[in-house]
Amino acid sequence: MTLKPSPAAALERLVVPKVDHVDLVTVKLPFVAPFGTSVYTWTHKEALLMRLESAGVTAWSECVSDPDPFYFYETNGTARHIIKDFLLPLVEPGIALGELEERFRHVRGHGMAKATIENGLLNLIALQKGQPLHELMGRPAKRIMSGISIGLKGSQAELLAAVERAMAKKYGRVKMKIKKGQDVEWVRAVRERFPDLRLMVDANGDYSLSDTALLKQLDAFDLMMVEQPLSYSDIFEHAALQKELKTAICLDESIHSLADAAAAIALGACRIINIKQGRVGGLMESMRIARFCADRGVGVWSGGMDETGIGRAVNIHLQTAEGFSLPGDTSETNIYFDEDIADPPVVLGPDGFIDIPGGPGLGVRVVPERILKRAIRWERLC
Ligand code: OSB
Ligand code: MG
Repeated sequence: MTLKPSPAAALERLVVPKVDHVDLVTVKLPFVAPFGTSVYTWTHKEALLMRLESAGVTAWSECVSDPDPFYFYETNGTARHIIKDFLLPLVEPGIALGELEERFRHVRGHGMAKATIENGLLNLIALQKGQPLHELMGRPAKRIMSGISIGLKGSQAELLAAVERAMAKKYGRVKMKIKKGQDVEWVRAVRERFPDLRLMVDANGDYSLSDTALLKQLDAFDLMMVEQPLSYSDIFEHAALQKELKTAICLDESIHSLADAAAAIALGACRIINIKQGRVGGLMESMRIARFCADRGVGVWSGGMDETGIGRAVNIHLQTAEGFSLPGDTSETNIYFDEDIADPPVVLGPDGFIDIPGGPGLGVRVVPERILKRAIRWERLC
């Protein structure tokens, strides 16, 4: 029997370059409108960025944590601490990225911090080689499916207007946030107005098994899936719920690794997985999870953390990997920011698809003046 090579093999073999300087830069960008979920409403993006400099080449990466631990346990503060005090000391020029990943396993969890370094090194290597990131991954270019995540709104009229705008743009699917008390009737309103819309909901863990009867009512609306209906820390109860629901469950918060994905699938806890590359520790682990799911008929898509243009570009390249079968939370830049820190912004083509930004690395240019304008903290680590 021949073992299939790891889908991340091309990346695992890459060699860590010598890095001359590492900076951590926190930027704060206003959102065009507050983004509401069942766990919190964000009015700004506060992103922890990493800047690597090597022989005159500068590569940026973005940590997908928030300043707060309301969606996920990591924060910009914990990521700074873990990167500075535990992960960076493990980075050694000349070792393979696969070996670096092994070293990182000594630190339990903190995937977002790990992914920040991995993403930065991959971007740096791609820039040095003059290759786009997807090419480094061994994946051909393709056009990427779009999708939008619509936050909780103050009224059904506002929600319907937002869905209407998304449909006019030809987004590949629309996700609407739900929470207790703002669910079945709100979904019904959208479905009645837009009978053919590819629609899904995301509860960010607001429900428990005692809400099963209510969640079953969602089966009436031909949803693509319901994302993370139950607790962020639970897999087992999702398996019990999935047995009761016709609608596919998609896990987001519960999945931190390939092992979590394997457990969830074995238990029947979901039929779809949202991969956020930061939440699972980087692009290599994302590629493994996506292939693992695809081999088992489990749908996969790329989630988002309302990233700036840096993280947004990473998510776009990632979706060239094997297994990304469903439209993700990959939306136009302008739904979050009037002015991003990177150019060009993400835009949808007339058919609702997204082109991979051309050129080496991520294919986007980080604009220094905009970083300076938005920076609230700058720390040189070496
Ligand atoms: O649950 O997918 C989520 C944003 C922040 C935290 C959690 C989530 C989200 C989104 C937005 O839904 C995704 C995006 O547009 O980037
Ligand atoms: Mg989610």
